[in-house]
Amino acid sequence: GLRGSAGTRFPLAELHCHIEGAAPPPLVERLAARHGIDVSPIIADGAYVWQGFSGFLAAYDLAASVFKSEEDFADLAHSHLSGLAAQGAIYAEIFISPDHARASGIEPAIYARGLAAGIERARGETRIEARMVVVGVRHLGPDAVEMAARFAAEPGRPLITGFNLAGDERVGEPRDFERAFDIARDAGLGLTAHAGELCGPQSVRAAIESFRPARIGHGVRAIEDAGLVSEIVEKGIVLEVCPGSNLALGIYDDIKAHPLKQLVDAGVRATVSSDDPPFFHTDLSREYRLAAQNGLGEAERIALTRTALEAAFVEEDVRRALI
Ligand code: ES4
Ligand code: ZN
Repeated sequence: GLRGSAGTRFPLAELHCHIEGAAPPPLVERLAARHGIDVSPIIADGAYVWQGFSGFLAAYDLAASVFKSEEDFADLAHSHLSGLAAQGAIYAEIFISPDHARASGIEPAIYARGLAAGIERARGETRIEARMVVVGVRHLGPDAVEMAARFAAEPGRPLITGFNLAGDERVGEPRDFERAFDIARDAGLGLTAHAGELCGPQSVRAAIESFRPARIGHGVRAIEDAGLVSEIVEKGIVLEVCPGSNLALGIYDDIKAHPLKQLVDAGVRATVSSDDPPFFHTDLSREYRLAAQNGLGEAERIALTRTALEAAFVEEDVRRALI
């Protein structure tokens, strides 16, 4: 339940973290050396270096390419979730990308099996619960995104409970990806989509209209349109807000300028997440601290966790045991 835990006064939960984006630079350097891959363009002095959103995506793609085996992915999920549990997290969703798996030379089914094994191992050691959300990469085009949806919708994929649209929000229109979301919805998967991060309110409106998602990734730029904020409140759509990511990408200049508190005050159901933690020099505990610096009191920060559990793409019996 929502009582205390190690390190924090209340448990944490996150809904928005890309698994390859959680890879620590030293691990990426070690695997890169094993495979003869040069990661010096993206890692310096033990930290990722990149500029701008396109530079970030390119750095992410190169870091992801050093993970090649089922065991590599089991270890990655296990270390990510063990780290979250040590921060006081009791639930996490990870975004997984069949396109990144294929680019690394591994079958998506083997990739997902390795990640599932890492989740089970972390749960056995720390009791943290986790589920996987398959992403389609929008700048790879509608056919690739539809393939990702078909992969997610295939019966018998343990721990895969959702579908998401990621990649460069500036490329394409939500209507281009409606068929992918129809496939995921028909399979009973939870639906979420990145919108309102690099692009403004119109991108969020279009994503809501085209996908009918339960959640929006980021969505923060909805604040620029009061009517849209009302629609998000009325529909009960949950925002996966990633303040540290927004600061690292320069969406907002400082935490005082971030709209999280304004969205919460307007009645929006919000959660916080780390997105790609080492790339953005953050982790989940810092996201909760950023929420405090943005003006959320302790009760409002506890509500971030409660909302994450309520909006989790997880079986009802597991949800009830966590809340
Ligand atoms: C993303 Cl494809 C992808 N990977 C990692 N982070 C992202 N943010 C938006 N798209
Ligand atoms: Zn993201």
